[in-house]
Amino acid sequence: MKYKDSRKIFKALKKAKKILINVHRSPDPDSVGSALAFYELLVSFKKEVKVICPNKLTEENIFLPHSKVVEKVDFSKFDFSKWNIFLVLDSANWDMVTGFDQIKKPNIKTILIDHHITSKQFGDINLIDDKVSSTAELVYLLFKDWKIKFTNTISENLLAGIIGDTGIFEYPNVTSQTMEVARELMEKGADKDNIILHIYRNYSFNKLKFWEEIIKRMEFDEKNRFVYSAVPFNVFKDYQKPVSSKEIAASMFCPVIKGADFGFVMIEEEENILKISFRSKKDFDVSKVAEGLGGGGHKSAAGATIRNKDFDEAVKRVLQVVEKYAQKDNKVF
Ligand SMILES: [Mn+2]
Repeated sequence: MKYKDSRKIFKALKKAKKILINVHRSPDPDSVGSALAFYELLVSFKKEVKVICPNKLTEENIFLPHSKVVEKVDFSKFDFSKWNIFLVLDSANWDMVTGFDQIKKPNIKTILIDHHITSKQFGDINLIDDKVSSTAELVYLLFKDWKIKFTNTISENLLAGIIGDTGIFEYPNVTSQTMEVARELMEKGADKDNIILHIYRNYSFNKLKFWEEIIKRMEFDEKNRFVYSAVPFNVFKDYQKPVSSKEIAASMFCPVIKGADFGFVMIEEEENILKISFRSKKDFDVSKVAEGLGGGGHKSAAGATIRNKDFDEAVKRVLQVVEKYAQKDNKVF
């Protein structure tokens, strides 16, 4: 057994009749793929299963097997009372589940399975492993503990989660175990080329032009060794608010600059709501910087939100906090 709680989680799921599964806000392939792999397994156990998400799925995950079952719901109105268990995947905190910061957690037995180092461990059972690349890798190991048969569709969903959270096996979260898991999933029928095509070779031209705006605004703090860009709401709106553009831009442009250990992209996604995606190179831990701003995430990829401040004020606040953390760390490369 890889995980000591494997059996306990299996028993709880076997006992339940009606199981809810979440896909987190701003759904990414790890969140969707892990949820849909679990969906297929629990349906095969003859459970009533519903997969819920506060947002609609996007191009980068709508191609996944069973994606049609994901329902967009309003968490402030959702009735949890008829469900026995809420299986929460890939979510560091309750806000990530609901997409809002002010919805209370309902009274429902919750099993949390996640890999965020900043996890708030809000489940009744918490299986957190921050040493794996993705929740999908964790779910694979858990299914192995349970001796589950990996169908080609379960394998496709899990490999998509791994490829999404590792930037096609590029980020520092990839271990030899990740490669081993990916190899096995490919042998079970997962199509890596199809996954890469949909996640990384399918950006709209509009998104590309929006990234031009991000790059145009990029600044380099050479003393503190970071790069950053900040885009105000009116510009974001002019491009019809392209989804996931901040995260992808941060991944592509922030950790690749000579002389910078990390970087971040700030976008005012709603008026007076500034969202930030951090990415780092090598050993610089951006999850600490994000936590300093009330957010969280992983060592090399993290995020935060600043609310109720106008754009200039919010950007100033972020830079103040970031400078503090940047100076604490030593240069890494
Ligand atoms: Mn993840």
